[in-house]
Amino acid sequence: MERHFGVDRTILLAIWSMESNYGAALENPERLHNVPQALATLAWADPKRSNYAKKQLLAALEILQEGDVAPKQLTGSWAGAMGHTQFIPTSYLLYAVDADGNGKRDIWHSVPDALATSANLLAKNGWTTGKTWGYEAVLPAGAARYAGQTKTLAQWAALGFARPNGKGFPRGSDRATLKLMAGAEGPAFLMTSNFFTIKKYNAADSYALAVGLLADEIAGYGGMQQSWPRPAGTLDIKEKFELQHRMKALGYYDGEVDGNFGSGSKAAISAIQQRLGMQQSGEPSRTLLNALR
Ligand SMILES: [Ca+2]
Repeated sequence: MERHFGVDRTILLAIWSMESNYGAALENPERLHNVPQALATLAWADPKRSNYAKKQLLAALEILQEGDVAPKQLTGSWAGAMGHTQFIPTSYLLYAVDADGNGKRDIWHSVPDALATSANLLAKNGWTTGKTWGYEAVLPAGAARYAGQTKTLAQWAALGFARPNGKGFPRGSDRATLKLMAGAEGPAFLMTSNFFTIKKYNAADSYALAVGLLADEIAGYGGMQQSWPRPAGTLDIKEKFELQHRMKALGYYDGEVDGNFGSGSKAAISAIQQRLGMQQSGEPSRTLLNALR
């Protein structure tokens, strides 16, 4: 797939992870709506999404007409995102690929078809083979005013930008846009053209950054080096895991240790807060974690 479309396998894995947790999310009844029914409902009942839903409904019917999938198997989210890589019907019609050669473009059951469809979308929207999506950089003092500007990596380096590991930027003639997604106190990012191609999949900067960082981790380059600023007293993801581990060890919590604080975690926190004579918010906090340490 990497050879055929020229899109890195790590990027495709990261998209698959983000879209459906490698297919696991497709077991969730929330993702198993009949797509024409869901879109017809939206078109009728949701004035804000009516135009979108009508267009997608017609595209969904076209998919059925082309015979790639049986009507009962045309499942997706309430808004019509379908299969392992969560394509909406119009995107499916533009990019779907039969990679396993069985004659059907089946992004619901065939992982090769789904990943090839994503690769095809990126390739057709200008993915540059063999290049990264961008670089995490340390923001030099006073350089926040350049946010949103585009310069060559060599020009950014001349302004004092460097990678957190101190290494320079390869391919200095490539152009990159400075994004300060966590504000001037957080890590800076110099985004090259492939970042903007990932945004063709989902237009949110945060989505494209998450795909890029996850792809780098999968490739063994490590994740983000600098910390993301967060409100004082709140926990990062490692601390959230630690808090759940500690609550479990103390017998207050018997759910998954997954960093997600649902009703089980909240009940456990409230019980511990009560025991410690703290105010019962049910919310994870640094104060609570320190108390358990
Ligand atoms: Ca197929």
